[in-house]
Amino acid sequence: MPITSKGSRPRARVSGPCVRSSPRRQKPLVYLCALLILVQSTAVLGALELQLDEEQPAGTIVGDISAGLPPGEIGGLYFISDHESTGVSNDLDIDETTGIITTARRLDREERDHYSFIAVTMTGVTVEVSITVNDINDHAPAFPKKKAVLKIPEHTAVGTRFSLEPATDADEDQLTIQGYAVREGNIGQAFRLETKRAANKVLYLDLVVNGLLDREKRSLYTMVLEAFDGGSPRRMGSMTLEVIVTDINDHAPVFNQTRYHAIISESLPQGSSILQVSLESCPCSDSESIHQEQFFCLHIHVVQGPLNFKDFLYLFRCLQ
Ligand SMILES: [Ca+2]
Ligand SMILES: [Ca+2]
Ligand SMILES: [Ca+2]
Ligand SMILES: [Ca+2]
Repeated sequence: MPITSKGSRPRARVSGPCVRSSPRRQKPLVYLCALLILVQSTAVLGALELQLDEEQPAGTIVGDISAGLPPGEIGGLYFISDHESTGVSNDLDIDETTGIITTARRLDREERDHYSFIAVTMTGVTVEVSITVNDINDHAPAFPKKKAVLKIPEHTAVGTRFSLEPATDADEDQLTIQGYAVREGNIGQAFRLETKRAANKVLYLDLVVNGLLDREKRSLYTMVLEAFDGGSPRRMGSMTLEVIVTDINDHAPVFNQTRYHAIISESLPQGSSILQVSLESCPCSDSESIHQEQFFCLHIHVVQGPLNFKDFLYLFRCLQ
């Protein structure tokens, strides 16, 4: 946005305490206070509202105090008063003979977005100068972490939401974060993002389950999330979100036969192998495998001593 100003307009005097001159300007405090007291009794006031974009290089012209003088008044030597906390003395250069205001350094709206001071002419005319620093899109959204891991059980109900840490953007309004998107990795549209703008203006982010999560079909989603602002061109920040689909016990062991028979000799030595049972190929998980091992440990026991006829047939039954 170009540097602009609003011109002079006569105003009723708003009296206040005598302010002290900036140390940089080396003007006698007593003289300035006396001048301001004079001004309060004879005041002719003008106002000047200026604005410029942040991040301009040092030396950028902000405006001319003379533009704020009431009609018919002529500038000259200006006495400048400001409070130290306003940043005027550090951030602005004011030519007290010409009234030209320039930046003393690169102004950062995210640090300070407004400056104000009073300029007084030798004839007692005051100009209240107000400078607004406009926002530019000099910040991209950024997530607090470049990578995050989320564990979600398989078969979690569609619509279940998980809060994620939101991104931040130091700019304001349209130039701060306007939305989020999954740039890649959302296979089968298993998830969607939902956002909500809170009173503190932060755009919060939820990951919402959008489809069936089946660990035995896909146990990991590696997604790239993106936050974008409303600048033109817009700026973006990204992070990687790994969703680990955790296991639940949703598969029973399935044998390749419902009944096993073995015929063995009665003289078979102790410890001999009788028969082998096996499972149908299934997408069994680690926990399900452990369950199967437990089953075998319990039900395929070592036969003690000589075999009797009644021992030759064993029936195995799945205990799922
Ligand atoms: Ca800035
Ligand atoms: Ca921004
Ligand atoms: Ca900015
Ligand atoms: Ca499972």
